[in-house]
Amino acid sequence: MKHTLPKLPYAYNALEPHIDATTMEIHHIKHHQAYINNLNTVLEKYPELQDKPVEYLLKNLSTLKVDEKDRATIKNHGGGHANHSLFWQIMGPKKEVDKKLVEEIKSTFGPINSFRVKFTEAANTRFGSGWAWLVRSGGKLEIYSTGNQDSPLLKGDEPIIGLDVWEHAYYLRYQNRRPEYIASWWHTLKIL
Ligand code: MN3
Repeated sequence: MKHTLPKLPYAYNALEPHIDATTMEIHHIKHHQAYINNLNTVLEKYPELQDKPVEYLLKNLSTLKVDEKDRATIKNHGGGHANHSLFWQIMGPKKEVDKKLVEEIKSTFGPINSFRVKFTEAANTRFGSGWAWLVRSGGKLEIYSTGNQDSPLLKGDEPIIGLDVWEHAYYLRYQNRRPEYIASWWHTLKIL
């Protein structure tokens, strides 16, 4: 089994004006596809791992019987595949609010706006390329950020909301204005 690019559940221009169609298309068919291609290539050496879901590879990364160089490739490119797969799903042109999640967020962080402020801070202060996350960790919601394509699954956390703050996610429309991209991105998040 080879890992394949999941179809976007909406058109490339569906998140305009917050995320432009060209960025969405390049991000999906070039960046995400490249992570998948590199993951498939490294797995050619390990037939026993080819049928494992990418989530399994990341959760069990430290114990996989692979070369250390390949472990890093699986972390980076498997992470890229998993992170982007989630990213496409939680955005959308129409709200599909997860009421249970909203209640859980409120009981953990207070008003939704307090959650937004905290999450935005995590996204803005991540130095260089990375992701901001809302995760479930040991049954509790947490906010943090990771560098590069590091997935929360690496430490056993379940990613719920992920925001890509690599420049490739926003540079065409926002150039270096990451805070503006993040403020606008909230409009595309369909589950809150
Ligand atoms: Mn990306």
